[in-house]
Amino acid sequence: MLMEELNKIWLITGICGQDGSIMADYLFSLGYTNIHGTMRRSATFNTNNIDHIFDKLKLHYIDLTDTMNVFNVISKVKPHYILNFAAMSHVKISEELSNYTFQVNTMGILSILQSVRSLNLDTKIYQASTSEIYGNSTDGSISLTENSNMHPVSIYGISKMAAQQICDMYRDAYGMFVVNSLLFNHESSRRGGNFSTQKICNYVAQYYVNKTSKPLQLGNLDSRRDWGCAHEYMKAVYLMMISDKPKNYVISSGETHSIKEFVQIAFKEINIEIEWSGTGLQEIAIDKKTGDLLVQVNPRYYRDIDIECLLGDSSKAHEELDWEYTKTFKSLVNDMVVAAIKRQLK
Ligand code: NAP
Ligand code: G4F
Repeated sequence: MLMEELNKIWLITGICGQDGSIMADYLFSLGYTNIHGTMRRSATFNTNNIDHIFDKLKLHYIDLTDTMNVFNVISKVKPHYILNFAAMSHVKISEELSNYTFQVNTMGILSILQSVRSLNLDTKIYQASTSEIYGNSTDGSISLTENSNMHPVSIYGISKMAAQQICDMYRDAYGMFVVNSLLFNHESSRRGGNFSTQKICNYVAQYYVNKTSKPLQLGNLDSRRDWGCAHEYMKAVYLMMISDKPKNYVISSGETHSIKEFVQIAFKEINIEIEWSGTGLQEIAIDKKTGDLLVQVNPRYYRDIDIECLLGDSSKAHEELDWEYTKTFKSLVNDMVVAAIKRQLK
């Protein structure tokens, strides 16, 4: 790659999260060196995902609810690229933190766009949009594209849909380079512990290392998600940013699996065959061999409205960005369980 490109400045919001940290690793691996990241003040250390690159990153405090702070950092850094990964990213928690979710997820990107525009910068801007904005638009019989019906059913989804529309409007009205990726669920060992996949893998690892007596408590076991690998998705985001034309893209694996399937495969990784029985709140999973109770339903984890099925179609990203998804669902689960076991053994 040309030196001129590699000298460009990136500003990544939400650098301590899963995607921000993976993206930073990827940019360093490509040879970029001017990588700025934003974190927010925390009473306890939460830099696990970036500790290995802490000294190479240029870090700033940003809270997306503080518009002046966003403006000041952008005006100081003058980035060529802004990747906005920062968000209140938990769907269930957005039921409780609804105003705050809008302030961060919707007003936050608006502050970024306004700052870049009023500073007259030629910055390319990326917004992490989400498959949550489709709501219950498919039962699995059709795959969702950039043009599918969007009808979000959560505060989180609505906040992200408004953010996406604001980005589209800035692109159309002011000719700015602004792109949204419609990211379907993507996972890695850096996934937050209160998302379903990491919660399941952490439990399985704990069970393997130190047989816990309390069963895993989950909510809706039947919902289906199109789960992909976060590392591969960040490559797609990079391709969107270096492309000449700003466009929105669906980024997905093209397969859908239920929570139950995820649980089943995760236990299989530690050689436990599970058996489901019962329905609704009474549904359980036991170890087929020993009869030990492993999974129970707890209504605490149910949502006001859930999305029952997500399934994406990334043909546009494949055709226009030459991006292709390669990882299998089984190996994604496998990697996460192995990483969780390693964390347990540390
Ligand atoms: P994540 O791990 O939850 O990371 C979110 C980051 O945002 C964290 O670093 C968090 O800081 C930061 N943040 C939260 N509130 C903030 C605020 N008020 N001001 C500044 N920073 C704030 O999420 P992720 O999985 O990496 O996802 C990245 C982005 O993609 C998010 O916008 C998410 O909504 C979107 N997305 C994710 C998926 C997925 O499956 N992962 C799918 C679709 C879209 P702390 O570290 O201090 O908490
Ligand atoms: O893992 P989840 O919390 O992910 P969810 O809600 O799909 O959101 C993730 O993906 C979105 C993209 O579609 C992102 F925009 C968003 O930021 C986030 O990264 O829940 C997945 C499914 C849901 O149907 C939920 O009801 O798992 C079900 N579930 C069942 N038991 C559970 C649990 N979810 C969580 N978090 N915890 C449970 O105990």
